[in-house]
Amino acid sequence: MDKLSRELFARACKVIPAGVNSPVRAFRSVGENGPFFVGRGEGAYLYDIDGNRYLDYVCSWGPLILGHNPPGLRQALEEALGRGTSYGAATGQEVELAELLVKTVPSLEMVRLVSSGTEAAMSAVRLARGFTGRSRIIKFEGCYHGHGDSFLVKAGSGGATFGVPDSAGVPAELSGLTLAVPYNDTAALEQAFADWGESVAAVIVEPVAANMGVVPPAPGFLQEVREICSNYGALLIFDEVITGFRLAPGGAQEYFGITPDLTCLGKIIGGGLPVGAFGGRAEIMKQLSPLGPVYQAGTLSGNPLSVAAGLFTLKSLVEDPPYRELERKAQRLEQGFRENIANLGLKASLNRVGSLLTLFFTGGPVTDFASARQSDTAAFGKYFHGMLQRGVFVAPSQFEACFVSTALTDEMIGLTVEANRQSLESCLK
Ligand code: KE4
Repeated sequence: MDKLSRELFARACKVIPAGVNSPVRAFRSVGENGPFFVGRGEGAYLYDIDGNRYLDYVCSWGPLILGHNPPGLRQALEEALGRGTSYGAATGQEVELAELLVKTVPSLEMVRLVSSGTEAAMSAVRLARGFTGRSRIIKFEGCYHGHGDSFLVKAGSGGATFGVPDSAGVPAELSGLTLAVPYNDTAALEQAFADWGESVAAVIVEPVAANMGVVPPAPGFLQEVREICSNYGALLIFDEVITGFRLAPGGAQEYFGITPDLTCLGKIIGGGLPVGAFGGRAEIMKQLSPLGPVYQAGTLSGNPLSVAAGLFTLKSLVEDPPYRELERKAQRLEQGFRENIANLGLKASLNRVGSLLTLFFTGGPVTDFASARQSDTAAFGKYFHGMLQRGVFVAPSQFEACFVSTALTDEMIGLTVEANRQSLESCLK
């Protein structure tokens, strides 16, 4: 990194672990000796404090589907700011946001706002356990649902053995209640239910996996998961923190036509400010305190500034849906990348769903975490560096998604494809 970022990073490392407030931001998985530090964002661009400008395909890990500082967002925030920043009491705006979510996301009859995707997923699982009276949960290897203890589990050795902790600090007793099975493997899920069905409270899934890189659901996978859960009386939780309002206004559940029992949301619904939400059938949601016995709370839940940014963003997406335009731009990006890979004879593959895509440094196909892990992460690190040097900021990890925003113009897509070609070429040397 350049001088000012390097100096600030040295300062940061003295007071913040690894100098960052979230691990992936350290750029360690791409072999960089430290990250750039951001000065500002504007439209499709991110500017670092050394004056470098990057086309931004991270978009704050998904929230900025409209790019940085879209026209009107600042005004919406200034209006909210003029009334205060936080009350710890109910406001009409959070009711308006809840009504918009319930109207737009098929599975939502009721919803609760929280402050992060992790909180949404943690709360949804506690609610599922409270509603069913069961303790076990099933997740899919390679899917990420935030850093709640129940989710940080390694897949058990066999398909039907429960998880072991994937992080220090998570008691084995707790991770033993979570079973991880391979994504897109309904036979393994069926077997898990055959062994443990009556004790499984819920299955939680990213309807499009985006935390092992982008991995689409195999045809019929989501429908089969839906049916298996229904057959065993377990709840199906769609973690739509990334896919919510990304693939369609109603998220993946609208895009694929599958209705879960509970849904987790985040990122886009806050327009870049801290937010999360979880919701579903009223009979389940009414188990929540103070109506029911499942406790859940939050000081900044429904924060007025987050709600203002969320309302601005979602109204824009619902009133003037950009999804056809995002599909066209993302398709152009995919096509350009595929042509570069083919022309260079590179061992790489690419998965895309809507405006989410990942270029894998493995011949592919990448259909689950085991195949994603075949990727050459050192080559990806060289690629990341090559793209950064050419003014393109892609996710600093092989196992993340790239996000296309409405702020990207066709010219920028073209520049990105050329940067991709040169960066891939440099990987061959
Ligand atoms: P947060 O607690 O980070 O707001 O959301 C957790 C979460 C839950 N569910 C899904 C599907 C998610 O992708 C996430 C968070 N995504 C990561 C990026 N893959 C956030 C980036 C980071 O951890 O810094």
